[in-house]
Amino acid sequence: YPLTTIPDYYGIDALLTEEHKLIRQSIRDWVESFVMPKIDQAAQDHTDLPGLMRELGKIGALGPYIPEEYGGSGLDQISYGLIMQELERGDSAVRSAASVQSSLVMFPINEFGSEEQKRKYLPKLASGEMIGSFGLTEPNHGSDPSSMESQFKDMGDHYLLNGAKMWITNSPLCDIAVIWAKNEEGKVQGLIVERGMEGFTTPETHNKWSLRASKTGELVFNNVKVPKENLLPGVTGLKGPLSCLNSARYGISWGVIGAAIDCYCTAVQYSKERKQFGKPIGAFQLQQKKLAEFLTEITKAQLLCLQLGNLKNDHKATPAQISMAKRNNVKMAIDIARESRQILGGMGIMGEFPMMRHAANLESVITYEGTHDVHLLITGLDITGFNAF
Ligand code: TGC
Ligand code: FAD
Repeated sequence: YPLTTIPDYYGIDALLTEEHKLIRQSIRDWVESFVMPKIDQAAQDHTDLPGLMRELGKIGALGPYIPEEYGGSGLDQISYGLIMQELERGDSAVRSAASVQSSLVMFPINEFGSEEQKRKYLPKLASGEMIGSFGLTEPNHGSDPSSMESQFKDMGDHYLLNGAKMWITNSPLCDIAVIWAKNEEGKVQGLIVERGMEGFTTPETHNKWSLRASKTGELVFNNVKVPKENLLPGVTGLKGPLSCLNSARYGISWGVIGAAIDCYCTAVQYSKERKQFGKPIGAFQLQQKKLAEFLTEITKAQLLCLQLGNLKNDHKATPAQISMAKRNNVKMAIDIARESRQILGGMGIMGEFPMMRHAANLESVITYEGTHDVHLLITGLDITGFNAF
């Protein structure tokens, strides 16, 4: 479909700056040339796009809001959101790679790291020379990370780390992992674990039907000696990892709009071209109902994100507001992916069209960074004051 047909039904572009639009256009162009031609084959082959992280570094998609002195671009939160939207129009795996590197690895090092840690890791993470992963989830503790079992002991001149993390994006590729474990007092702290440390392994998780163009795996710590300077000194407690999630969930809220737009634009074009009973299928009311609802939901999601971005720029966005956007927008996108696939009939199951890939990807997106139900409970708690977890 022509890129000029990407919807802006409420003239939201008028609320963006020229810089926002230029950034969006440059990421859009890159997605068209680097991602679109290769993504179906990569997903079919269950393999990542070669050189992806370096490419993301080159286009400024890694840590866009990290200060320039540490290799970032010092951009605002709307720019970050627009970048995520364009990347996920290509594929959730591409947005995931940028999300993890930016919000889950660079963000905690920038917020909670020492000056030495910032200088050592951030520029290489920003350029994609170094790949990071984020370990919070464990085999026995996903939605309830406060019960994590990974722990480290102070051995005088180093820490001794034991435990395991599961479902970790980019674990098989990572050079470093920002991981969360309990100290001897049972308090959660962050550690930077580097590939090559003895006892640290990253087995890959195979046979996924979702996010097939992204590598997922475990992080296993078997008596790993972690140097003391690798502890993140700036935070203790679950609020450390949860603050990173605020940033990543915000990016996902924007990102999934991109996946929905890709499905919507494909469906509009197909419905105008495909004829049955002597008419384009877009001339039938049932198909128009679907398209009208897609556009309505995309427009609502765009407005939600724009205002959330304004709040975030002013440091006023609450975690519960971010949960609402993540939950609403991911459900919006997965519904559009599933319904738009039907508009294509049998063709909708084919790799030439993006719907099955987006729908399958969004099954992970609706689960990770807090499940759909967990985010509902966060909203419920915010409304009532009662914790229903
Ligand atoms: P709770 O007692 O409510 O809170 C513990 C402490 O944390 C603070 N806090 C937050 N701080 C910052 N941001 C937030 N969003 C926060 N939520 C809570 C809270 O104030 C408290 O601080 P303090 O100082 O009083 O100790 O915690 P809880 O144990 O009841 O759990 C709350 C719950 C369930 C909402 C939370 O744990 C949760 O969000 N669970 C879902 C887990 C999750 O999202 N995991 C994501 C793993 S990473 C991932 O999926 C990456 S996918 C990457 C990709 O490929 O894109
Ligand atoms: P569980 O917590 O076991 O939940 C199972 C079901 O129970 C869900 O439907 C949930 O909503 C429901 N449930 C749980 N508690 C309650 C409750 N109190 N009330 C009602 N219902 C409840 N994690 C990382 O740390 N780093 C990563 O990079 C990362 N990448 C991921 C990549 C992929 C592809 C996937 C699939 C996951 C990734 N995750 C990552 C893990 C992800 O965050 C977890 O899968 C998610 O938080 C849910 O945890 P769980 O899978 O253990 O499900």
